[in-house]
Amino acid sequence: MSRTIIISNRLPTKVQRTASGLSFQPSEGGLATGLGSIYRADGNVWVGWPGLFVDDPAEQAHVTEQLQADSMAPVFLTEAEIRDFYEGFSNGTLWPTFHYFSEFSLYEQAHWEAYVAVNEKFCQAVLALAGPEDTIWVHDYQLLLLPEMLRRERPEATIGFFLHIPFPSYELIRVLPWGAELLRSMLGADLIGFHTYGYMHHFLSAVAHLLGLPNHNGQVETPDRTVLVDAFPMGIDYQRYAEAAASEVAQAHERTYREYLGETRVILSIDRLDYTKGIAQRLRAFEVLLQRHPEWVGQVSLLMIVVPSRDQVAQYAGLKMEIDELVGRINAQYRTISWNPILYFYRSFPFEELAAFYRLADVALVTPVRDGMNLVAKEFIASKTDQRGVLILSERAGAAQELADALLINPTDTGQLAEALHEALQMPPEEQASRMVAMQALVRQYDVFAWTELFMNRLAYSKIKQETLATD
Ligand code: GDG
Repeated sequence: MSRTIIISNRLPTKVQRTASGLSFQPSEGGLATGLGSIYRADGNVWVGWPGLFVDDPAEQAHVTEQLQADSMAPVFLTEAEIRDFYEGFSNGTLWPTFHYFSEFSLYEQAHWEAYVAVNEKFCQAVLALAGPEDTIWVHDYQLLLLPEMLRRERPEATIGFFLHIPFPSYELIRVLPWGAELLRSMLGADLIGFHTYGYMHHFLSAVAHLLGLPNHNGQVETPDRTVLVDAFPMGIDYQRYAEAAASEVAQAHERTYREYLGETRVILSIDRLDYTKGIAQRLRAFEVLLQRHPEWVGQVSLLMIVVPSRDQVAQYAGLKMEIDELVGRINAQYRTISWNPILYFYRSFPFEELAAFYRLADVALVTPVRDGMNLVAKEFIASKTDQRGVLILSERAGAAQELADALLINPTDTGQLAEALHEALQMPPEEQASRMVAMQALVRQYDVFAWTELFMNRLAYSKIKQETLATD
């Protein structure tokens, strides 16, 4: 029987060290939800790092046993690997380069070597589990070398690869000392998926320019195989967000918040701390709104949630200081005894409270300078069961390719962003509803389950096609 093996850097369970020992909590991430029914099915397995350093063999055995019971297989990383592979090459080189922040990129040979070694470690973990006929689905930028490593050992396997972040113009890939090798390794897959056609075209152009391999309608001919490349925009679990927002718990939270907020309108902003998310630009735009349109002073608050992330990487600590400073300055200038311009939280919230925030918000401000997709935009739409609310969305988020009924803006144009806020806050309810209905239809139809099914079907098809070509 052919099995499916999912591989991503992080497992869909959060393992944490607490005072009473290790705790295991299912992750609420979109990927975990979408692939949940697949990896838990008979014989299938999800391979990944449990997200913390464990070196005691007894503790490793305990973690392995706990995860195995839920169809997962851990890959343990040493402290040096976490530093050089994860924080170093993955988040210090690939992440900035792929999001057009080349100036932040580190080019450290030691980080590259750790990246190769950890991809090899993942490869060995998969080989220990996979049979020659199995279907293997590799995820994201931490594992770009894995498709080729697996192909060498399992020439017959069906291998899919999906990139969750943007794929940049080939000019950016060319800057990377290891660019051509990364491309060649990705081509070990049978099917390579991206969120948008734009990323797909960038990839094909990089393959043509740097490897000299042409493509025909998204099929790349390597010397020994044909690789399919396509766009698969990822969705969310629509029903889960719609139901959570309508739940009694979310409504109770909303009533509590309203007691403090009174009639104040709410603009919502939710991201991980990241320089790609345009958080500082967003704060400046809010300040411009208050300057240019003083009628909103005392009438509207920006509810800004920044979830702590990657604080071991230098740029993130600097960004945190910049945000703290901006929030402090704007609040100090505009606040009154009874009104706060910015309600700033540097922490994460439980899912039910997040649902209440989506419910409460008049406007969602999603303005990344680069973003593979951005699921917050889609979650906000699914949560608006009364069809009220306006989405302001960066044209440089993958989601903008689908959500044409949002107010699309250039996130670095502070003036345009301030005017979009002004427009959103005044938008008549009928226009809010007509835009929301159109976007809901789309987000509901192309949910995360449809995404998974489409990718898996296309992967099966790519294999059949390979076999047909081989026998022709
Ligand atoms: C990468 C790509 C792509 C946020 N705060 C809280 C919380 N969240 C949840 C949101 C959402 C998720 O985190 C963030 O997803 P994004 O898509 O916005 O961003 P990345 O984490 O950067 O993900 C991105 C994605 O992969 C999928 O392919 O869209 O472009 O960068 O689901 O709801 N959840 C809870 N509390 C919080 O405070 N419970």
